[in-house]
Amino acid sequence: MDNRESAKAPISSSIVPGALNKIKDMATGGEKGRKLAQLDQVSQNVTPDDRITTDWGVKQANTDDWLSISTGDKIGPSLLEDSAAREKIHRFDHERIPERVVHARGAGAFGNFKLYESAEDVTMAPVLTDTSRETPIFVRFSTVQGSRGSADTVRDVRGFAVKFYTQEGNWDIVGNNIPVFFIQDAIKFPDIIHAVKPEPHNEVPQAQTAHNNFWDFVYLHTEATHMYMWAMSDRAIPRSYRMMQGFGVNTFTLVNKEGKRHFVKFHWTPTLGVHSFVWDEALKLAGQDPDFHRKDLYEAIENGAYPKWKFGIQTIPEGEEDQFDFDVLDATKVWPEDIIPVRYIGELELNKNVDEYFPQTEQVAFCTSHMIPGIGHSDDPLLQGRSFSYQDTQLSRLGINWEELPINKPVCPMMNFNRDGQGRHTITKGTVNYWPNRFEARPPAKKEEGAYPEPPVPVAGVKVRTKSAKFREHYNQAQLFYNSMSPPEKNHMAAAFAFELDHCEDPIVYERMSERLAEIDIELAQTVAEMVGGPIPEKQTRANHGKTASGLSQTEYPPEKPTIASRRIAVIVADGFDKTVYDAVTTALKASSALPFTIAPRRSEIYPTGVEKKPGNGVQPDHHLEGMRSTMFDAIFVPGGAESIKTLSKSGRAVHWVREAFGHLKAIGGTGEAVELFKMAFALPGINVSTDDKAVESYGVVTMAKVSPQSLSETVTIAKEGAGLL
Ligand code: HDE
Repeated sequence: MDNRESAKAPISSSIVPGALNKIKDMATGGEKGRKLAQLDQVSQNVTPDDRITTDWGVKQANTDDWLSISTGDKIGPSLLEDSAAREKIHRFDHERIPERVVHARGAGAFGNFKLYESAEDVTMAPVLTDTSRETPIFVRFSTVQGSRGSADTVRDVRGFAVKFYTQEGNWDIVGNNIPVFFIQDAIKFPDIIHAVKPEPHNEVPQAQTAHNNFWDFVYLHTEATHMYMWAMSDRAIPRSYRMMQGFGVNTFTLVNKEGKRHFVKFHWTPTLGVHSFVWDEALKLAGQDPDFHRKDLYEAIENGAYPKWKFGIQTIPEGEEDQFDFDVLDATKVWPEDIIPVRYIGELELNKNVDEYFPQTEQVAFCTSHMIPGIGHSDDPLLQGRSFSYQDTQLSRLGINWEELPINKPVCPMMNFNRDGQGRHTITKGTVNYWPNRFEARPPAKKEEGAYPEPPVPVAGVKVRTKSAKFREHYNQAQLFYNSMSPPEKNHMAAAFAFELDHCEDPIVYERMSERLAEIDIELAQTVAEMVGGPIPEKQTRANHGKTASGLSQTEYPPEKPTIASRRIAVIVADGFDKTVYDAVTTALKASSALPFTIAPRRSEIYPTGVEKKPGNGVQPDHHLEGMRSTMFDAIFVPGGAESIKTLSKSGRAVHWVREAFGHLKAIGGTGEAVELFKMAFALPGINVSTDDKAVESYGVVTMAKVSPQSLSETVTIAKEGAGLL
């Protein structure tokens, strides 16, 4: 190969022989496997023939005893000479990298994106126009405030970051599960994050907005009003990452083949519907199972219940952006769906868990500036600053060659003259590393070769530090959001404010916040003020426009098809339970892809009624009543059996289980003698239970007192429909 040829050698020459063909094959056979095939090239599989080696590849006979000068039983000094021991410790000492400054705790998974229809009227990006494509993607969900080891179920915004590995380069939508943000301008990000994170003097509290500094800041900083209304709603305590919406939040632009621009907002809507915890449940789970969301995502994918989201766009043609009472570039405002409908054009499915957390979920690096031809920036001042920040922050987390890390590497060819730096491992052949060069090697791309287009955008103005009048209006949409909530959602919000402000010690903080709420809704303000103390506002201090909008209440997002697939159902039994009902119900739940778990007073074998209590005659519970709590399940079912119910009725923990599930509004089902357990546990007027072989549903408790062979199939339906009440 002469100089000229080698300078032009494709950069993919660093890929191992044969890999290229494999990737090409995947491209022709459907490129959805492209990213996984690429990752396979750098993955290690453990085989039975493997032996421990040092990092330099030499097999090791003993990795438990440091080489030392020892005589007989007497231990002597350790030798510095033991490079293998030093390497082991040295590697361990440096395992940690800085955690993300925000969104430190997350969970990731792989999947695919495909289109229902082409959006070629608004964009030229093939990922949004080519309906034959299935683009590989990686998604990372996260909480914002907590450290990497904090609990999943805290009250917080959730990150929803999607990396599309397209054939034209990586495209990232780095979004959240709430469509607006606390600030309009990136310059304030350090202030809001300092205010929300643990206080500087004692590093308390962890992963909570419930403290003086947060509420002090957002009171003084009125543009946060709309966002904290969302943060105090049920959106901030999602049941699952699989059951929350995602939003790009910022305003981006789409560019079509003719060069016409549209402003755009991106939406992800889960087909499982939007669901949340009740606050007490979320609080308890934070202690009982801090990894609840991470495990939920993993469990669903392992069980083949692949979560899906519809992908939608709201678009406004350039030139028509000034006709609204809000600025379309203001990230503290939604684009009301009644005036700018969401057009659903595609679908995202998550179908593969990560193989190793650190090199995938931890090292993935998203950037709002990762855009491909057909998708562009807008002048949204929050977005502009973000696009600096994401690229910048990866340097301190991952080093200068972070785009080369396997999880971040594009699946299309990547070539330029950026070189060297710590951790560089691509080997680029050729004698030149600059452009222009005498070989004309690696010239910039032409438009027809797919170069990123920069449609000319006229800009004129005066250099200032200010915002336009529409940006300075901070309350309309906070009221719009609150007015659009259902009565239970409003109650939950009042309780959330009352909880948060109760954790503020400084009266100036909670008293002022009650005053502020009187500018949104007087009833809300009065309820909260009464709970947290201080003067109770007497009147609404800013007129409420009384408007509502579609798409804001989460009650508008039921499951696309009612399903109990992937729902966790506890089937509670003790010795002497009714095995016929147990078998029928657990089999039927599994057949519907729900996940039944048998819970009993102990994890060793439990014996049904009518069998001798000897090993092999019973069922093996998945957990015992002390090991798991009702919070970890979506529904509970208790089969009858006189002895079983007698034992459960005498167990404080068992009674607490069903009471707690009831308090958390879960579906509860029971047959036979279980009716007696429920009567005792709930002992509330108004709850009706069955007295015969007719099923009765009352406040989400479904019972049938007598099960006959004929009514067994009905029992199964009850169990399924009962769980379906979720
Ligand atoms: Fe981020 N944000 N952000 N953010 N953000 C980061 O980037 C930042 C904002 C979001 O799973 C950091 O790689 C600024 C809005 C997600 O890896 C950092 C501003 C939205 C993630 C950063 C914002 C987000 C981040 C920290 C104000 C919703 C996690 C680590 C202008 C649309 C991505 C990192 C992942 C992470 C900066 C505001 C979402 C420091 C300056 C608005 C989902 O660069």
